[in-house]
Amino acid sequence: MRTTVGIIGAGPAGLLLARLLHTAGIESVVLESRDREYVERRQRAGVLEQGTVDVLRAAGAGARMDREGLRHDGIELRFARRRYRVDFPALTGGKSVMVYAQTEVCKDLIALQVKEGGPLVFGAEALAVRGVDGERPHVVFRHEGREDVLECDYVVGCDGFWGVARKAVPAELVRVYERTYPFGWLGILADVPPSHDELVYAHHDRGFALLSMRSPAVSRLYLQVPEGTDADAWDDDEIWRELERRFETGDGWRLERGPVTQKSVTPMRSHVQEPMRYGRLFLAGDAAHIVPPTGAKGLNLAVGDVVTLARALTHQRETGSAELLDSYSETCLRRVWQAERFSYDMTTLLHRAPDATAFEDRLQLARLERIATSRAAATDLAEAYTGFPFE
Ligand code: FAS
Ligand code: PHB
Repeated sequence: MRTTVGIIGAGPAGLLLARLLHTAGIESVVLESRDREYVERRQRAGVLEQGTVDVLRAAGAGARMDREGLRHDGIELRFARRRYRVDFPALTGGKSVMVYAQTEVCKDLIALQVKEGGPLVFGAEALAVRGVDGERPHVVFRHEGREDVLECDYVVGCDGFWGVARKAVPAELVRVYERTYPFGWLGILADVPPSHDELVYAHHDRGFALLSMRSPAVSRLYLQVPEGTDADAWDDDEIWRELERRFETGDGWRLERGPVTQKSVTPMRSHVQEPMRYGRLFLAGDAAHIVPPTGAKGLNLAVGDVVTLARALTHQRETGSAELLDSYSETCLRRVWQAERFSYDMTTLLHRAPDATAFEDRLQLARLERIATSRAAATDLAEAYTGFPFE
């Protein structure tokens, strides 16, 4: 096989990159190790920044999002039985976010790729990336039991945290920055209307809880749990009881229960691999960086990377200049590190570490109090949550 851009991974990064390149008239092939159903059903992100929404619309992938997505103008912070609403438009000059699950974004992009785009090969596991320091990069992959080679001009690793692409960067050139957290999130889907019309981020002595949603009829909820927790160790009744404790308020607000239809545990880590480019290999999305989901940045960072890369590849094809390709890594990393800062701040603000001291407990409440009483502090949160501008 031969193409211009070989893309490894059909998550949001790989699928959107393929779409952006197609609309720019640049050929690509997407290799995805799992099957279509797995990719479309994998429960992950739920919140799209304004910039992501604009990019999906411009790429012709926004119609169902505009019909079914939920525009949200704020979130609620809940702490010490109090409720404080962060008003996004008032603090950011009109920006909001869209609640539209990653599963739905992937379904929309896959449907477009199958209908109009280049090859999207499911069940194709990339085994190695070679030749990226020369003129003939290629991807060795296995499909239907046979090894094959995809020859291309550029390789883009959109293969997530556990992918292979980033291993093609010589170890001596790689700088890794990371932090793991001593807790994770137990997430559930439940067939019950959300008990609040916006997301609720709750700080509590017993640990963090998040109320989110997938539609007016389906709730998405998360509980902070110790790292290594097995989702099956929690029965549904225990999960609801613990959520009710952590969302408690002083005004009679109630959490409605319903049938739990999906349960899983997500580990929490911050991770950045620099640089995001080596020769003709580019890394995008989780293949280059991971953020704890507290700031709802993961998917949106992946979008920023591929918008930057598609622009650089288009510029190179139209002008012959590689200047935007040469600045790809540093351009993306400016936005990545701002998202890492915000995601770390939100995570340490709202989660109670198992070894937290009394001082750290009180400091968290002081930080929350500051956001609830200072327009400057609330503006910093609102600007970061609704998204940093693409450069
Ligand atoms: P992805 O991991 O989505 O996609 C990578 C793709 O590459 C996968 O389809 C994989 O099968 C494929 N692949 C891997 N190795 C391959 C190989 N060798 N050959 C071929 N294909 C290969 N973000 C939020 O904002 N909010 C959340 O609540 C949230 N929850 C999350 C829960 C979990 C369990 C995880 C892991 C992440 C979560 N994230 C969340 C972050 C998540 O949304 C990512 O940021 C987003 O999926 C990034 O998209 P991609 O970079 O495309 O990577
Ligand atoms: C989700 O709806 O899955 C979600 C929303 C906000 C977050 C994390 C996850 O910060």
